[in-house]
This record gives sequence, structure tokens and C-alpha cells, in this order.
Amino acid sequence: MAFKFQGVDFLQFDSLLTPDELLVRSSTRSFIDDNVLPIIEQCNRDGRFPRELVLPMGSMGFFGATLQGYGCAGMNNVEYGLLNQELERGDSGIRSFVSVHSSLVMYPIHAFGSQQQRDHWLPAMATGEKIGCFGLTEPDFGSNPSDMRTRARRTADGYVLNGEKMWITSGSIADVAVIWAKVDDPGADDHGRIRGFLVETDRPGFAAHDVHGKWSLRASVTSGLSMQDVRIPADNLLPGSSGLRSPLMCLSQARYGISWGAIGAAMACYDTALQYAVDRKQFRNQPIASHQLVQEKLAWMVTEITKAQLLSLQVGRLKDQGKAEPQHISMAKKNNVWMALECARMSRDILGAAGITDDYPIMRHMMNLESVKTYEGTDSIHTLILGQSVTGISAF
Ligand code: TGC
Ligand code: FAD
Repeated sequence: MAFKFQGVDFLQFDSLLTPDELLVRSSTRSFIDDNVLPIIEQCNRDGRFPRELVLPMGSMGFFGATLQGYGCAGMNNVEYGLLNQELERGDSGIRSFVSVHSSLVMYPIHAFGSQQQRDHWLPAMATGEKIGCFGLTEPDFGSNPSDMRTRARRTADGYVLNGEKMWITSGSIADVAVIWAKVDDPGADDHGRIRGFLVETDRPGFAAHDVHGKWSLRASVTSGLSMQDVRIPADNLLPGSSGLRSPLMCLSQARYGISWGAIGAAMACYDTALQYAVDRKQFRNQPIASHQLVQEKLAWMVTEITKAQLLSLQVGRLKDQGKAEPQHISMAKKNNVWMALECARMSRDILGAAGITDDYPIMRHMMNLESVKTYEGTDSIHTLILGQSVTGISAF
């Protein structure tokens, strides 16, 4: 059953947004209503990423949206957040695609790349003609990427890459992979240091294989990457990248976007549950919304969604002023994904048996959010980042 999304503006949150910010939200909302919601349940059933939406999303300016130049929209961070919110109201997989493409591939090319790399990749990625993926995680190193095994052996004219990456969003559909690897060049200043490399995915020795059997993010491509003696020219090194700090800077961009995306998923669940509770009648032909225990759930959800909006908005404003710290972003990512999962579970409960079907979006969001809780730093890792920030003691 299709409901028209209502939005959540309980504390006059919209009064804190500029006309441009409201415009980004409304145009993205319409795009999702018209292009994603009609197909997403079938995509989820089929385990299919709707690749046909990539070029339309490019023409909407969704890719590399915070970057200046190269055909990018040059949005502020709150506009970018609201964009993510609406994308994830559609599906976490759609938001994932945009997050990875924008924050984890276009951003490092912009921040760490040479002028030639920017000119070559960014305009084609802004339109969606070229697709990117980000390879940090390995089969044996997820939360602790600093111990990665992937190596880039320096040769006379370039690098030879060897290693495995795992759980890589868009891996098998990407034209270019940003691969994080340790430089192997004994005697060089950067020997053993993590650096970023642009690897065209059609190079000999590069292979991607998709992960099957996922119960989460089914409308997103997730792949393993294998690199066996993949030769790249010296120009493919991201020259400004240096150490784990560089991929973590990318993650800060994406984690911030996720904090907003989770609000979108929560809003979709809350909105569905609210409308259902008003319509559904039990006991004396009364709407279930008239029962205190149901109202308690709805009151909890609208309160937590509103708190999450204010949290992400403040982080976004700080980000625009250059004052956002990694621990601020960890608080927003951790809290908002937890909040969204709780909303999904409460909303499913309000729908009773109907909530387990894909006539409604709730179970899809709930399953997706289990991945969102894990990727870009697990809930526990963000707890430890916050713990380290307030105590000064690392407990990893
Ligand atoms: P540590 O010594 O703490 O940090 C190394 C250097 O990085 C700096 N730093 C950051 N810089 C920018 N942004 C951040 N968020 C930063 N966090 C730390 C830090 O100051 C230091 O700088 P310097 O100059 O002193 O070298 O490093 P550690 O090895 O102890 O690790 C810390 C830890 C555990 C927090 C980090 O490894 C971590 O965040 N682990 C989680 C891994 C993770 O999030 N992986 C995500 C993979 S990508 C993904 O999931 C995409 S999902 C697809 C989608 O989004 O849809
Ligand atoms: P592990 O690190 O093995 O953690 C397992 C459990 O142990 C977790 O509960 C964790 O919190 C806990 N744990 C670990 N260390 C500690 C500690 N010190 N203290 C307390 N608890 C701890 N990666 C990419 O590089 N690129 C991508 O595009 C990408 N896309 C993804 C898409 C999906 C759908 C998924 C599910 C993952 C993706 N990832 C990607 C990988 C993701 O970032 C990792 O899954 C994540 O960082 C966690 O690593 P792990 O799965 O190896 O879990």
C-alpha cells in the first residue's frame, strides 16, 4: 500500500533551514517519490541495484555535491545532509551508492589527487558516466584497517598492487577503485605507509566478485576485490594521500552523510506506522492509535527523530565553519543509526503481521540499517571514539 510521505517538522525544524536547503530537500524528495519508491521493493526482492538511476541522479547533481567545480553542485554540508536523508528515505542502498561515489571516491580525488586526476575523473563522475568504489576493508581487517595486508610495490615507472579487499560497495560496477595500500619500497620515506591509488578496474590482474546471500542492502552491489600483480603507472598514486589519516578523512565525510541518511530511514518507518495506526481498528472498532501503548511508541519516535535532526544539523553547521571534529561525527552516526533501528523495530510492531511484508518499507529499512550500523565504523567503534574523546584514553 503506498502512502504519501508527510515529513517530520515537530519543533519547527524547517525554520532552521535556508530556502536553498529546503529546495534541495524538496527536489530530492520528489525524485525519490517518482523514481525510487515505485521500483525499490522489487529491486530488494531481486537483489538488484537500479543502475538505470545513475545517470538521472547525475543530472540531478547528487554526485560530489559538496565539491566546487568539475560540474559538481557546490552544496553546503546541510544541503548535502538533507540530500542523504531523502535518498535513504528511499533506500539505504541508494544512499550508499551516492555516499561511496561522492564522499569516498570523488572527495579523495578532489582532496588528494593531482590536477590531471581531477580533470580526468571528476567531470565524468559528476554526471555518473563513470562509477567509483572505495577499497579499505580487507577480509581480515575491518575495524582495524591500519593492519591491512594490501601492498603497492614501487617499480621504476609505477606500482604493482597485490591484495584482497572485502565488502566493497559498487565493487563490480565501478570503473575506478580508490585502493588503500601500504607502500613497499624499502629505504623510501613512505615505505610501509598507507597511501591511496586509483586503479582502473579493467587492468589485468584486477577482479571483482559479488557477495550473494545478503539479507541487507539487497538493492546495493557489495563485492570482494582481488588484485594480483596489478600494474599501475606512477601517476595513479593520489599524491596528497599520506597515512591512515587520509582514508579516515574520507570516512568523516561519509559518516556525516549517514547520520542524515538514518533520519530518512527512520522517517519512512515512523510515517508508515503513524498512518497505519490511525487507519487500523481493533477493540470496539477504535483506531489502534487511540491506545496509550501505541501512542507511547509514536511519541518516542517523533522525539528521537527530532533530536537526531538537531544533532545532525549542528554537526553540519560546524562542518561548514570548519569546526566539526571526528568525535562529533561519531556521535551523530552512532546515535542516529541506533535511533533509526529502534524506530524500524517499533514501527514494525505497530503494523503487527502486516509489518513483516514488503507491502510496507519497514522490514527493508530495518534489514538495511543492520549494515549501516556496521559499516563506516561499527556502533562499538564510534562508542570507543567518543570514549577516547572524553577520557583521553584509547580503549580500542
Ligand atoms: P588513529 O591513530 O586513531 O588515527 C590515525 C590518524 O588519523 C587521524 N584520524 C582522523 N582523521 C580524520 N578523520 C577521522 N575520522 C579520523 N580519525 C582519526 C588521527 O588523528 C591520526 O592522525 P595522525 O596525523 O596522528 O596520523 O588510528 P587507529 O589505527 O588507532 O584507528 C582508529 C580507528 C579504530 C578509529 C579507525 O581505524 C576506524 O575508524 N576504524 C573503523 C574502520 C571503518 O570505519 N571502515 C570503513 C570502511 S568504508 C565503508 O564502510 C563504506 S560503507 C559503504 C557506504 O558508506 O555506503
Ligand atoms: P570486525 O572489525 O571484525 O568487528 C566484528 C565485531 O567486533 C563488531 O561488533 C565490532 O564492533 C567488534 N569489535 C572490533 N574491534 C573491537 C574493539 N576494539 N572493541 C570492541 N569491539 C570491537 N568497506 C570498504 O572499505 N568499502 C566499502 O565500500 C564498504 N562497503 C560495505 C558495505 C556493506 C553492506 C557492509 C556490510 C560493509 C561494507 N564495508 C566496506 C566494510 C565495513 O566498513 C566493515 O564491515 C566494518 O568496518 C566492520 O568490519 P568487520 O565487518 O570486519 O567487523
